Amino acid sequence: MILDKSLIEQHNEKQSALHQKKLDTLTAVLSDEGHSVNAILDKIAAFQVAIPSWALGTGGTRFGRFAGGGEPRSLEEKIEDVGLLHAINQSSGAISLHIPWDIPQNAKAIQQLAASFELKFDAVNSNTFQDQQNQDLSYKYGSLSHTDKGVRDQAIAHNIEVIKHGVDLGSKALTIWLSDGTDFPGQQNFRRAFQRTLDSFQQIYAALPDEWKVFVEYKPYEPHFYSTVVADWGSSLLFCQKLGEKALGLVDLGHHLPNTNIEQIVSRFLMEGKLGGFHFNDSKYGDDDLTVGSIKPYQLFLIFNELVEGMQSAEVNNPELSWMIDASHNIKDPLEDLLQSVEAIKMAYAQALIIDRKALEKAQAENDVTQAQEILQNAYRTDVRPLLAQARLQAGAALHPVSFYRESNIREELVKQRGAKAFATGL
Ligand code: LRH
Ligand code: MN
Repeated sequence: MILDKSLIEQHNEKQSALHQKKLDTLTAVLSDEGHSVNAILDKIAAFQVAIPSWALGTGGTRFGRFAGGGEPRSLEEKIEDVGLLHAINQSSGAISLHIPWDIPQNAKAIQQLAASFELKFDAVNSNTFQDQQNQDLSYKYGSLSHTDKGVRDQAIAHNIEVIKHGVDLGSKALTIWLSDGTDFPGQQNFRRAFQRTLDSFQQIYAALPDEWKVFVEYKPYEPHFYSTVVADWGSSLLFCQKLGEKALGLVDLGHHLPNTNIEQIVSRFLMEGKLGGFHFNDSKYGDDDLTVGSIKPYQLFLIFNELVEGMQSAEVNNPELSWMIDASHNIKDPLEDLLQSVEAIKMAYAQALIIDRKALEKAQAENDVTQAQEILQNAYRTDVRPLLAQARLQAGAALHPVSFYRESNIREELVKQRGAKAFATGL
């Protein structure tokens, strides 16, 4: 579905008076606080979030899935939907593919289609957590860590094939989420499993093209419930340090045990120059893959506080980061959910950009704990939404993406075009 740009102009026309009033008020406050609003607007506009190809349909759990209709039935339609999101918010300029769920049959055509929507390809994701139809050896007891060299070689070959697909599409990174682990004590020798995995990673690392990166995503549990080979940030960092400079850690916000201080983990990865990127989502209990900022928006703000501090500090030398969403939409319209998630990510970034860093450093040096909190929360409690809206307006996007999506009956149109039972591959 191609979006008629004039619809966005009409929407913005209706909203502009109120928007201008809110923007003027905020601009006055931020200027008084010494901020360059234009510099902040430029940073906000440049911040692009990659959309996962596996989260454009309705997700589900083992207990059920309630399809919403009008879902993309092919990679082409998935690219169209990401193109729709990007036209509405000019902040979703990339797509992250999962192989084999979204194998590009004709890479050139897929790349041209994406380019026609001003979309790039962020990291490509391998999948050795499922057995495919025509697969020789099963991953039931693992893949890159498997005791059987034949199974490891099969998994290594798959990852190298994924790199090839990525090269054809102009991607520059491979994300490996290794689900390998155990369900029972005694099932595995932890040290040998780590060493087999490292050997497998090294063979994949050797196949990386020059300017490529490999993101090592960690997760404490699920699908295994006793141990996971790459269970935590320490394991990911250890693998990355043993592999080399192209190997970086990937922080999926849902992959932490309850009450983990994720912002401190981000600070550690940045300090080591080993942070590759994020899978943004939110959660209350486990890997719930909920809308970003829907459960713990303050944690997201604190994570961006560490990111902005690190990215501005001469003490940190970390490669450019990949900003990606990894969510699953069990009850929300997938496109509305993604529009809300992109907004929440950019809101946390904008709030972190208006923290009075000099005053914070002074308060930290003087152990003025109360003042430090006052400074942080002044930024967190500043409604920066007029800035995000202004950045969209200047980029030709909609002032209010979700209300624009609804008033334009886009889902109804997609259901008309694709049918109520249209089903998307992915989670
Ligand atoms: C694992 C994970 C990983 C993806 C999958 C879809 O939980 O976060 O990033 O491969 O979700
Ligand atoms: Mn993830």
